[in-house]
Amino acid sequence: MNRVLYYHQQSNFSRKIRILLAEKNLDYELKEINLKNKPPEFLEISPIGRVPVFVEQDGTVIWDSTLIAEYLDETYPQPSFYPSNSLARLECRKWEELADTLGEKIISLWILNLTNNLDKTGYRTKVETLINRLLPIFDQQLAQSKYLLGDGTWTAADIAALCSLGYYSLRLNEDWHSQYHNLRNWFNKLHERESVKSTVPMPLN
Ligand SMILES: N[C@@H](CCC(=O)N[C@@H](CS)C(=O)NCC(=O)O)C(=O)O
Repeated sequence: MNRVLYYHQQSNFSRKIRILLAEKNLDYELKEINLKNKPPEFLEISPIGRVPVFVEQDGTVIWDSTLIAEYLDETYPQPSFYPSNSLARLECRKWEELADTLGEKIISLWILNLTNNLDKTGYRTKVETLINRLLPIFDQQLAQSKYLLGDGTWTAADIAALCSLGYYSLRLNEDWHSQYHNLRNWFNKLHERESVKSTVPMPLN
């Protein structure tokens, strides 16, 4: 049985896994899901109906990008994207969680824009405030080191963050590059890698 990744080409969470699979040089089949009309085959294996879902060669089903990323790193450790030291690993998971939260808030803001939500409840302001609080936190971290966890190597945290920022550019077209220079330089440098370049989300026709 082939490995399968259920994904959407614009999904930042799916992109995390596509980058990892490419970096680990693993063969797999891509199945794109229409998120507006999810097929029963997909809903059967995804209780929350979200991408990505990964199916391993032995039929093991894994959903949630972070669980998939951790599984892939433990099962196929070369090259590795989580530190082996437990405290460093915790730090990596914290940055990954922050990056994923940024991605979730960007998705929420885009949905609010689509539905022309007028912020009667204050939810839009809350989402925008969090996005604008997180971006400088990432930028300051990258003022101190080449990657989010030091100068050594990129980790799952960098992958999650670049995917959230790629989604920000796609959906909201924010000019974050001119405001956050450390983030911009790190983002551009990571885009020299084929796994990153080949998974940039594209607008739908
Ligand atoms: N925590 C999940 C979030 C996954 C997620 O939100 N996926 C979005 C696409 S980026 C989705 O499938 N949305 C469709 C829906 O919610 O109906 C993960 O890390 O995999």
